[in-house]
Amino acid sequence: MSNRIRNAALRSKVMSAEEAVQFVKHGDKVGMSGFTGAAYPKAMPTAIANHAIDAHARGDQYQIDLFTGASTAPDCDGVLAGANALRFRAPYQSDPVMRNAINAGDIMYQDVHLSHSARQITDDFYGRLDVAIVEATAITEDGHIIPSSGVGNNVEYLDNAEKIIIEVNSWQSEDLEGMADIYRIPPGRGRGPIPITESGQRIGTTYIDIDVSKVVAIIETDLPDRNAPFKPIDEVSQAIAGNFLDFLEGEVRAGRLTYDGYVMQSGVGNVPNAVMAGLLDSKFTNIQAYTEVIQDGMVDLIDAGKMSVASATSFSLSPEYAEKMNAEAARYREYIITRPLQVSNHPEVIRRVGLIATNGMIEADLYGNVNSTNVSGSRIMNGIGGSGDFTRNAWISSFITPSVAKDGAISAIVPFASHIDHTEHDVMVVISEYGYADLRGLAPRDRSRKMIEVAHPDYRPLLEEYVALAEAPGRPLHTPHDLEQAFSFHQRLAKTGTMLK
Ligand code: 0RQ
Repeated sequence: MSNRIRNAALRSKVMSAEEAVQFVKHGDKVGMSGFTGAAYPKAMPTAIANHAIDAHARGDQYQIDLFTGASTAPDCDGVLAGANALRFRAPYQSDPVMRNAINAGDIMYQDVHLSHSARQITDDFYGRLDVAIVEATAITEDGHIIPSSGVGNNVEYLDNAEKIIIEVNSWQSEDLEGMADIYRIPPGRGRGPIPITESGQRIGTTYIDIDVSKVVAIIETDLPDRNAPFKPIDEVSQAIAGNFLDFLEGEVRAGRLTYDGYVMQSGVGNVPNAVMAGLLDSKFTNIQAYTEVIQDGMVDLIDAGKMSVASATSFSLSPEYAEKMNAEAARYREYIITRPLQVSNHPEVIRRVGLIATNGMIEADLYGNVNSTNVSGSRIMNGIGGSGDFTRNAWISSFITPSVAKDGAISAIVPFASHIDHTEHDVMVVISEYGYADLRGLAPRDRSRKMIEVAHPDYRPLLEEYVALAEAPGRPLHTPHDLEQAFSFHQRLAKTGTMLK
């Protein structure tokens, strides 16, 4: 480990997570590394969870407020939620135990646009941060942090916390050094532009410089990132991928896109990963990603010589691909740049690079309002993540979805979305296994016709019935709705277990 902790003063701070937990007090606001199952601390979460369990057994209070980059893993979010160790959580999660605790009302969750999250910490919207707990692959002679498999909000948490705990993880490849591009956006108003015009530009340092005097503990770990493998690509995802490619081909035919140099953002989830597999066999080359996470599909595109550069804030790889990345990090760092979340998701840069955003969704309504977060309007799934950052600021914004969920009991196209994350003003294209609804340039009444075309055939008559009701004579016709029936699909689901009649 001594070659990983190269700063002598910091080497003297090495201790166990059980000892370091003394620095994390009841009521503390804790900023942790961690982004979509990568780069989260592997030892401190369990130590904090056990500390909470012991305190609760003694009848003492012990809960913290937890901020991360995004979702973590069962051995971070899962153990903390399971131990009732959290009062508050932001800005994104996807762990089943955490999700249940939030939906049960046991943990307060604020679902924030990821590009906003670090700035809200630095500007004290949540109050002062007490502790930063950050995973590193190494610490340099100068006490600089070499990020592991993601950067997320680490810079801002390290800059703003009173105390710093670093976990140096020897499972992470040392060859990750050189992948990160650390750039601090100056505080306050009136700052100049972020100097990125193309996905592949490097504008910062490969390390995070920190105030070494704030470091209270260093912990040595050797545990892997824990990410669930993607679901195997089925017929439906394959059809969605095919329709997405048809849409891209249409853009080429219209002269708006060329086969060379398409800039992609791809959301998290099984369906976006399937779309990338579809791109492997396409005519597109020199594909560039200006996105939030590096997924298996991008690694395949790099290996196939189809993707020339991928800029993101973190990995979101299956266990198999995470091992491959670790073994070949020196090669992949020629193609991959990991940036602070504020930079990877910054509206300014997203607009400038002119990308096509492609994200998953829970449901969309007839006019193109999209719900990415709350099932039946009230049960959180994961969170908005970066989907809002990319959707609103993309050159073209698209959503991809199977037309039904839960074996056909739920339609992805509904009369009125039960929660709206992305409004009709931001959503341009909705793609299912039945085709793509290109909503660009269409008024609401024309949009509803297009949306019905991508709905499942079983639901089309019900949606047409609703449109006829909503457009009945005497109703306002700009965005036609029958407010008594607008949630009839969701009400039927609650009463009967299916949206079908
Ligand atoms: O649950 O596996 O238990 O059946 O949601 O659904 O179809 O596998 O799709 O993995 O692409 O996820 C919106 C959750 C879609 C994701 C969401 C159930 C469905 C299944 C997953 P089961 P699929 P995906 C940042 C990008 C927000 C954050 C974001 C997401 C599970 O895309 O979290 O976009 N997005 N970040 O059965 C009830 C419905 C449902 C439903 C699906 N209508 N009602 N359950 N499900 N629709 C930007 C980046 O750059 C990364």
